[in-house]
Amino acid sequence: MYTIGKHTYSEIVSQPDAWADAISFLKGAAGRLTAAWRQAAPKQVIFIGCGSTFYLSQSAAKLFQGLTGIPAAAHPSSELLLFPGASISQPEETLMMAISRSGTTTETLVAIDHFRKIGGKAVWGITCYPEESMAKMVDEVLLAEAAQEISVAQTRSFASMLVLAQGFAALVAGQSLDALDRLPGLGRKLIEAFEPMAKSLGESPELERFYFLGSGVQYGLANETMLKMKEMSLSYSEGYHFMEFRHGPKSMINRQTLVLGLLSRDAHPHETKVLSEIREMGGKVVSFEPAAVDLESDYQVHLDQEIAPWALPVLYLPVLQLLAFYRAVSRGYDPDNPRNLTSVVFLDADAF
Ligand code: F1P
Repeated sequence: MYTIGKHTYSEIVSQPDAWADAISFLKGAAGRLTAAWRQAAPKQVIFIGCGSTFYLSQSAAKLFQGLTGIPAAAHPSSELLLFPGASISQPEETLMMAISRSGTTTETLVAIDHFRKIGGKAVWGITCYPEESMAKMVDEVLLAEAAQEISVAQTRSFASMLVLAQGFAALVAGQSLDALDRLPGLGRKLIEAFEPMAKSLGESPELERFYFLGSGVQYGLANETMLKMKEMSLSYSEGYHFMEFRHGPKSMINRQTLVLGLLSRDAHPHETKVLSEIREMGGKVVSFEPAAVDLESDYQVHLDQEIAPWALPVLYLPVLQLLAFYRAVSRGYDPDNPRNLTSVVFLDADAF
């Protein structure tokens, strides 16, 4: 369909198939992973990654602790290299979940090494490439092979690795993975229903700045979709917690502003108030609704009200990825090869 950005486009619209592959992996590995978790029995979990996979870690940590009650935190891999003492306590009681699409990002590989050296209890990994370094360094690996991508910007890889992280939390919490089964079908319906809206907004010449708001599990997703808008379309975009937006950033609202609100079920009333205030200030609002609630917004994306809350997060992504794609193409950029970026950041490992 598109010559410019053809890989990115096909990777976005095909992602429900990759989610299905990740769900199959989880179901096949459930017994092994549950036994390995019981064997490790950590008191806490840290999730690490870089760029998109750090943002994935942010969402995964919130989801994991919320579902299991086990303390969890997210760190950029670099923080463990530069400030280990301020980032990790009781490594001997800690399981590290390292997340990397490529499995080759230097900061993440070195962070795993450092964690082992200080007596880390266990290291698991989430990746798309089983034959790359990280998969060989970890005790257990969760794979999203069908989500491998040609594009630099992560889309179906991110979403499929998020499905794996959701499934990991569910397994530890003793939840049935069957709650994931409806995701691919729901993803296809969302893409079909809302691609026209994403295209129309992406091509809107009057829009100049974008704010992605999310709280709890959605904060990491707000940052990730902010990053997609930056990486693909070189647009001014920021991600914030909903309630934080009042504390200064809202000063930037103008008629050229589009705010994407990733609403939650639990904090919905507080979050929708922020969106109403933004509209009163002249900003346009798109609300992503986990439940069918009528809200004063310019555009509403109804996700699904039946699905288990822990299975829901991945549904926020496809429409927002398409928004970034269409804005990039409308501005004459090729999302397959974003300016100044490479698929993997390689550094001198000996420097750390
Ligand atoms: C991490 C990463 C990506 C970013 C860009 C450069 O890669 O920072 O998040 O979008 O592609 O690399 P990985 O460790 O997840 O492979």
